[in-house]
Amino acid sequence: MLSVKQALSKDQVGKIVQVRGWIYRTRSSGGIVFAVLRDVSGIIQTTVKKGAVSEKDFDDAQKAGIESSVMIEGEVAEDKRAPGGYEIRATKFQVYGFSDGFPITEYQSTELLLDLRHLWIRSREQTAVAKVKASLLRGAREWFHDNEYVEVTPPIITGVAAEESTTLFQVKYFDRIAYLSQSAQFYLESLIYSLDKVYSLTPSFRAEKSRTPRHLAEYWHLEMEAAWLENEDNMKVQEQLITSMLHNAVKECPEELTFMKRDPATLKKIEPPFERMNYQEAMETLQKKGLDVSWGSDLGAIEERALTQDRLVPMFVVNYPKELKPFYMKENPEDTRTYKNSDLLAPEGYGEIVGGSERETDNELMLERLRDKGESIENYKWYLDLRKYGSVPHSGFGLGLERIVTWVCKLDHIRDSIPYPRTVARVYP
Ligand code: NSS
Repeated sequence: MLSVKQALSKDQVGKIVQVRGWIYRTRSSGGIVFAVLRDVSGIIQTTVKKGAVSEKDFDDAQKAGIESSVMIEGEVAEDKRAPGGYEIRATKFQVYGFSDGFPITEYQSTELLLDLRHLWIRSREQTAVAKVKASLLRGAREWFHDNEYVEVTPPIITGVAAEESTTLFQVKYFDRIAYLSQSAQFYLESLIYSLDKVYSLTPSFRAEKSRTPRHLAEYWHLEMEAAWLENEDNMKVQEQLITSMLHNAVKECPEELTFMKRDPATLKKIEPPFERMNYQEAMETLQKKGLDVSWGSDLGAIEERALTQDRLVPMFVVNYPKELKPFYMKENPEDTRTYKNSDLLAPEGYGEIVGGSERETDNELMLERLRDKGESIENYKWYLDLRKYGSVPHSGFGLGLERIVTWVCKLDHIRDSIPYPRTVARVYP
């Protein structure tokens, strides 16, 4: 048995091969069925001629609709008109499972494709995106492994808000209320005292009510935390990690990237260092572009788009005003209105893909900020303990996997970067 990709080769011409997969499209004309077959590796045209296969096989080939699963045996021949330049002239056409009236045809509404997601994930777009995502992840894991990070498994059911308490999902936890994790950060912080450098890949949950092309209610969060790390070095980790992810995707998935209209060369060119732009400077740049912003304005999708749409390489925005960010960030001694933090923005208008910071080590400062936000101190008792017993300078960040996939695959909407998107409007299928 060959994969479709293996069959599409000059070396196979004249040979009898077997391939199996699903019918991608089919038409018959006179005594010939042209069935294009797909498998994970690609698509290939097969021609099934009356008389060249058994009577039954020919009938089956005529009956087998889109998405029927089949095994085809035949001779490989060159054919310039066929996709990929080769075709298989069938001598056997064996159906495993007929498919009749597959509900997805060429032009379908977004809503229908979401209702039929369990079938739409077979599409070539979804297949390419899934492979690119896996190669990005492999690049990340390799980088962490090469740099001696320990992969850890933090909890998903938690008792505190790691980010905005307004976006918490509640779960009934026996006779109490608990929450679905928004970030593994606090747990990762607790693990650096023994493991030094840690990372995790977990689902994170945000009850975001707004429908935007860059928010999911459930996304995959790649987070790291390291002892003895200052914010500048935290940014260096991000640059290197992301470069490793991108270059691995270029190495493993050039065809999938090209299929998604992403020229692999644009990713190959991305190398550290990425530009660091101060929040203050970001405000001035935006004002020059005519946006109505001033000190204290948050950077939303519109502002991030304006900053990044003419760029090809990611950029950091650093040192945000304290009021825009959570209580756990380290005060910036050079400008105490701000934190030692960074957001990494993807180019071409895509915007934030990573949020990171050095962490506050002064419990008094953190208590003050928690009180100001009206949070219950009791819930954070264990977290504050971490600063009491051998506190060290440390930093970390969280990368939204679907955000980076959306950028790399040039998607219009984040929902297409995950097989089963969870949004405010949808938990089906
Ligand atoms: O809220 S973050 O900016 N930061 C944190 O959660 C930190 N506690 C991470 C850490 O330091 N360990 O989220 C981090 C990233 C953000 O940059 C986005 O890329 C992504 O997580 N993110 C999302 N992706 C998809 N959908 C939603 N709703 C979403 N929210 C954040």
